[in-house]
Amino acid sequence: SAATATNIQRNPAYSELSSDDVSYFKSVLGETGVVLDADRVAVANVDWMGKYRGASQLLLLPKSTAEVSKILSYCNTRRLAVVPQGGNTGLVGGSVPVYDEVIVGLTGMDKIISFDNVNGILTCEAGCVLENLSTFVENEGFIMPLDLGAKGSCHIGGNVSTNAGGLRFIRYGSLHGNVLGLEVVLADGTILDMLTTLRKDNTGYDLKHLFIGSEGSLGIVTKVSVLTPAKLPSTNVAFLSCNDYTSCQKLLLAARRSLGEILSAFEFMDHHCIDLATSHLEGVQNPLPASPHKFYVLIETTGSDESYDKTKLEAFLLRSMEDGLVADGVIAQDISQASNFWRIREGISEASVKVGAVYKYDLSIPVEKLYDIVEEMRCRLGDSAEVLGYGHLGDGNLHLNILSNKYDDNTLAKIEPFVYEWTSAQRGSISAEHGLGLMKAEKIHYSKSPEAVQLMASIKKLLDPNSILNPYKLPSPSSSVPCN
Ligand code: FAD
Ligand code: 2HG
Ligand code: ZN
Repeated sequence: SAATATNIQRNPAYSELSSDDVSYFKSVLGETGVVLDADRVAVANVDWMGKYRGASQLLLLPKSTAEVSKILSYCNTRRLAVVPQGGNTGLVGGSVPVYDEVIVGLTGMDKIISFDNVNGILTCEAGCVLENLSTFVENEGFIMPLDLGAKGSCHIGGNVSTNAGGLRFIRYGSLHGNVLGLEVVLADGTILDMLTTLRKDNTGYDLKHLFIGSEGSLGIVTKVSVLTPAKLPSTNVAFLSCNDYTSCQKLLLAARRSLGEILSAFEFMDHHCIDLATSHLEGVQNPLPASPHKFYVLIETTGSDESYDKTKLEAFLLRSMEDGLVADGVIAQDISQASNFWRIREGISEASVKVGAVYKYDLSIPVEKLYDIVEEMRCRLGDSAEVLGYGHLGDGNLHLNILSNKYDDNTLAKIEPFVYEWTSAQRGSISAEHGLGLMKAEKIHYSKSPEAVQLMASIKKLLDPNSILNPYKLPSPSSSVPCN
């Protein structure tokens, strides 16, 4: 496809799939675990945006860790390249093959193993869909520490492998803090049991962290144990508008100070996002239609005392309006209104892929500079594209989306490398929460030092010496030279 990096050659050191390979996989997984059907394999070859397309002929669906281990051990010996795939909702082309890599899908590993309802510790297989886990733990009086728009499809194993951030990060922090244990199968088939459920364990290196956010390049995550916070009884959602970006920033600081411990989300979007969501998503309306505003903020509070929380939020809003930070605002009066507010924010991604072409950038930038790049990009692109800015303002994470009718090199040349150079100059991150994938494998240098990249390459070589896991998605030296 137009967006797939065409300058990458297939690495000839990888074997091509043979009928003997297929027979072996059938002997391990049975007929149902070996998918050769062209239509089903085609679906697994394309990413969620329809932007990255591989040419794999084979999708494997293991049902147990032992099966994953046999697959990898065999692929390693045979030098067959592998792409681990969860819910395939990744946004950087990491979850689909580039050439003919074998796809290992975790969909069949979706069992909940245990739930400790005293400490709120969930242990499950990697293929569990996030929304199903949410429903399960909520019935037990807990919530998942992460939530994202892709919850209906993404897997917890995919979340761990991308170190997904999402909408609750401001309150509960990163998966590096919430994941207590992992079971991982290494490239040679070794099963690495790190599936502890302990809160504290300072015995040696905490190896699980290597696999959180390594995008399937070091092993396949097969089981996860995760800390789930208590579900609190009172949630309020407010949808606000601001006249300028400075007010959004000041509002964030004010929210941190005034709402304190009950603040559970602070999401921001410019009016281009609202226009996009309301025109492309069914039933979505701007909750503040009276007058057009430049910026919108969604604030959620979650706490244990309904009247106290509500009073606190109302007082905060009143003060923010008096201070001129907020132009207009509304607090959801019921669950359906609250979910409408969320639908707008969570629906922006879905709406963005309906336009034609979308260039997505996921940047960490100091909050005071965060919107400058959106404005600069608008100047650079003029009428040739529409530039949207939104994201997790509370985490300093901007989603810069650039929409145009079709992918073309001229537009791309106006965006890159400018966007990476600009971000690097602010000492920001060119991938705040989506990972590198195929899109940004070679761009890591904008955010990491040569020494850090070199150490990563050494770790990759140690854990996956034949480089069979998710090739072409790491900077060249380590991913393109498998040893024979
Ligand atoms: P996939 O897309 O299948 O894979 C992602 C990467 O992980 C690939 O490199 C793949 O090889 C690897 N992988 C998957 N499973 C495993 C495994 N078991 N073992 C080893 N490697 C594996 N991200 C955020 O951080 N925050 C958001 O708010 C957010 N919102 C989103 C909203 C929408 C509508 C969409 C489409 C995506 C969003 N994302 C967000 C992107 C995010 O990375 C994914 O949604 C999610 O974390 C990926 O999970 P997945 O199961 O779909 O993984
Ligand atoms: C979000 O926060 C996701 O909505 C997706 O991380 C962002 O589509 C995007 O660019
Ligand atoms: Zn996001």
